[in-house]
Parts: sequence; C-alpha cells; structure tokens
Amino acid sequence: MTQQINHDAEFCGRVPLNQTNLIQPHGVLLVVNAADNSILQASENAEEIFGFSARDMISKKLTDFPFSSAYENLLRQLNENPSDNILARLQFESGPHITKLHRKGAFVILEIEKQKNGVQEPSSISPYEHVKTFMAAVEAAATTEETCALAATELKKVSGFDKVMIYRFDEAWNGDVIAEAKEPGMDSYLGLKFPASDIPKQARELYKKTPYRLIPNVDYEPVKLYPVLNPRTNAFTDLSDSSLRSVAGVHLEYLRNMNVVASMSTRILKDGELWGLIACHHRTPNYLSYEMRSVFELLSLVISTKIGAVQTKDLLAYELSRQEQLVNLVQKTYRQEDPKQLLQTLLEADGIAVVENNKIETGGLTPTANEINDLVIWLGSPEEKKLLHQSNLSAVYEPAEAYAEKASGLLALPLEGGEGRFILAFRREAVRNVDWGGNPSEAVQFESDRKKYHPRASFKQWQQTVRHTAFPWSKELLRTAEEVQNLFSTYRQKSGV
Ligand code: BLA
Repeated sequence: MTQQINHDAEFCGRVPLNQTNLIQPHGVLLVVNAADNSILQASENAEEIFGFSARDMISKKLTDFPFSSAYENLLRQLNENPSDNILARLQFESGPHITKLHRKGAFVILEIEKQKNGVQEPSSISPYEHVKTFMAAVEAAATTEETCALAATELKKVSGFDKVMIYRFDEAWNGDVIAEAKEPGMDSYLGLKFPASDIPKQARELYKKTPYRLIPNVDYEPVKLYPVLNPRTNAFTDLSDSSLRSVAGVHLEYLRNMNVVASMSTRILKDGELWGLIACHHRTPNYLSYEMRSVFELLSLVISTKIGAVQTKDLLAYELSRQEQLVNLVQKTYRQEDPKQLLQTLLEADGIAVVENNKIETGGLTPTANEINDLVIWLGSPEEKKLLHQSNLSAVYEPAEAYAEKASGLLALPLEGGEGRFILAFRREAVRNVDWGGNPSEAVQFESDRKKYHPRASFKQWQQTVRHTAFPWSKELLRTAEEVQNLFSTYRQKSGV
C-alpha cells in the first residue's frame, strides 16, 4: 500500500487564512469600531457604494450615513448574539445592497455586496418553484446517493452552474464525489476521491460560521484595505470569517488547474458536523445572486434532513434484526450450545475464535491456533477491557501480514474473569481500488527552494490498490460487540466456567 503523506495536518492545514488585508472585488468591506461606530478601515473600492474614497471614509462614523438607525438596530442584535452573521438590505448612496455584519473582537465587519453585474437568472421559473419540485422528488428517494443525485440535477438547473457536485467527507476527511450534474464536455469527477489537503482543516472549519464560499472569478484583481493595518491593533484585521476575504493563492491555482473560473461551495451539515459540500464550478465568471445562494442553503438543509431520515430508517431495521440475534445468542449461551456460528453472523465476521484458559476454539476463516496464540499475547490485557478494532491489522501488528488474506480485520472483545479471555472476530482482506482525482501523493508540488509550492496540475483518475485491509467495523457493529462482550462477561461470572 502506498504510504500517504498527510498534507492536511502537516502543511496545507497551516496555510493562514486570516493573514490578508485583501478582499475580492464583488463587495466593499468596512472595519468599524463597535464602541463608537468610527470607521477604522475601508476597502479601496468604497467609492463604488459610498461615493467617498477609502481615505475619506476613515474620518467618518457609520452614524453619519442615512442608514444609521437601521445599522444601530443591527448592532443591537449583534451585541445580543456576538457570534452571529447578520444579513440585511441597507439603503446606500448607490441604492439598496445586501450587507453582512459580523463581530471580530472589538470590531464589527460590514460587507456590502455590489449589485449583480448583469448576469441573467438562468431559469425563468422562480427558484422557490424549483425548491418545491426538489422537495417533492426527494420524498421518494430511498438512499443518500439518490437524494444527492436529485439535488445535483436540480441545483444545476436552477443555478445555471456548468457543474454541480455533491462531495462527501470520509473518516479521514478525504472527499468522495457521490453525485454530479454537468455540461457535456467537462471532465467528470463522479466516483473520484480527493485528498483531505485539498480543503485543509482550517478551510473546513470556516463552514461552521459561513454556510458557503463564493469565488465569482478566480482572475479577480484583489482590493486592499486602507489603511493596511488596523490602527487599533497595528496588525491585520482578522478576515477569516469574512465572505469577501481574498482567496488563498494555492486554491486559486487549484481552480485554474481544473479549468474553473467561478466556484461556489455550500456546506452540508449532519448532527452539527460537516458531512459534505455542494461544490459548483463554472467556466466563465459567475456572480450568483443572494437569493440563489439562499436556495443553495435551503437545499443543503433538505439534503441533510433527508440523509438523516434515510440513515435512521436503516438503523432501525438493523437494530431490529440485531435484537433478535442477541436474544438467540443469550439462549444458546445459557443452553451451553456452540455460539460461534451466531457470533459470526452477529459480528458480520468471516471467522471467530473463542479463547479461554489457553484453549482456542475457532469457526469460519481464521488464522491458525499458533498464530491466534501469539496474537492474544500481543493483545495482552487491554485497559478497562476496551474493544480493539482494526481494519488493517498488519499495519499495527506485523506478523498478521502472513495471514492478511484470511484476517486483515480484527475485532477483539476482551472478557472479564481472567487473563487472555477473548472473543476474536476476523474479517478477510477486501482488496479495494480507490480512484483518486489525481495522484494524492502529488497533492503539493514544492519548487526547488522547498518554500514555494503549487497544487497538483492533473485531476485525472489515478487508481490506488489498497491491500491488507478489510471492510471497516461500523459504529453500530461496535455497539453490538459491546453487548456481546457484556453478555459473555456476565455469563462467565454467573456460571463460573
Ligand atoms: C479551499 N478547496 C477549497 C474549497 C474547496 C476546495 C471546495 C473551498 C473554496 C471553494 O468553494 O472553492 C476543494 N473543490 C475542492 C475539491 C473539489 C472542488 C476537492 O470542487 C472536488 C470536486 N489546496 C490544495 C493544496 C492546498 C490547498 C495543496 O490543493 C494547501 C497547501 C488549500 N484549499 C486550500 C485552502 C483553501 C482551500 C487554503 C481555502 C481558501 C480560502 O478560503 O481562502
């Protein structure tokens, strides 16, 4: 198996996103002192909204403008909930504009969106009609994949993006493209996996506060804040939660390498955690209206609710059959019948070993008695009788390489009542081919000075064969295993076997 470098944690995860005083030009940004409403910094395009240059703006207070009382209302809301992002339509010199406010320490950051730059809504039907159609269609979807495929198709229709993908994070924060709707002639990423470092952890973290990230044109001319440093702190103002914040260079290069000119990503949360993204690409500049972005937000909620419902239904079915099997297991144990076959079914294993008093009983596909003996010595006596589960046993216990085909997966249930009492469940190797969107080992390309770096240039399918790995033990299965462990521990104590 290819050993992968974890660029997510080691390198890309440290690219600072707050060390910039630049914004994208599709809006104007002001940094305001929350205490006295004085304007401390303004983006150099302020004139386009306010009719005053950035230099002139910083001698003013927000209360000097006609929207003053509306602003003070918003400020009150923000003071009550300082972690909120507040959106409002405020009246400026140049007309009404969508404005976002958020708090950063002692400062309020205002981001005023410029008008839509003449891009037509792609569809004559109201976006809300599309939402209705989508919600009705999604009712009938039976799986997560089906739901996501419907969402991608509908969102492409409604937004006019050239490509809409649904991207699901795996347990290591790599992402799988599980649904895609695209214009003919564009590269397809459906079924491909992208390494975690493509959206490193500090970039993922931002979705906790901001539901989407919009980059209307990767070839934008960044706009500076004036003055460069915040006069209160003599440092850059932290723009990490700002929607207009200029984009990290490495990501702009990444999008260019994908032949993408505009990009938008909307979070999909599940149980409060980032589950995935709706990732959209366009081959020409695309400024999406605020209304359309709201549709994305709404549909991302519908998707996560549906995913939750599908999973609850599957879990319920699993729970029912598990309960039945557990009852069977209890009966078998008390009747002193051989439980191995049932354990194998219950733990979804290819082989089972029951180890007790230096006696090893096996059923199904397992390593030899000697190999199991050595394995038990290696397992020792786990603290608090914690379960041990591995889907790549030879990575942590080298001798297992010799029998990887038979047993790459191990679930060890240490039992009460003496050293070396275990139920061991084994899973055979399941050779997996993983299709990556470009070679993940080449995710970061360093120049010869080892300082400058670039993202990979190719996203063509790159196949990795993963060996010595079994299907992982699911969270639900581990709960079942704990119940089995309790049952056998109690049985032992009661019967004194
Ligand atoms: C940001 N990377 C992002 C974002 C996405 C991706 C969606 C959020 C911004 C956006 O919406 O465009 C990645 N986009 C993808 C992926 C697909 C897609 C995987 O459409 C697949 C279909 N990126 C690199 C390397 C580094 C890196 C090597 O390739 C670091 C060294 C970093 N990506 C990186 C950073 C950001 C980012 C720092 C945040 C950009 C910002 O907010 O300024």
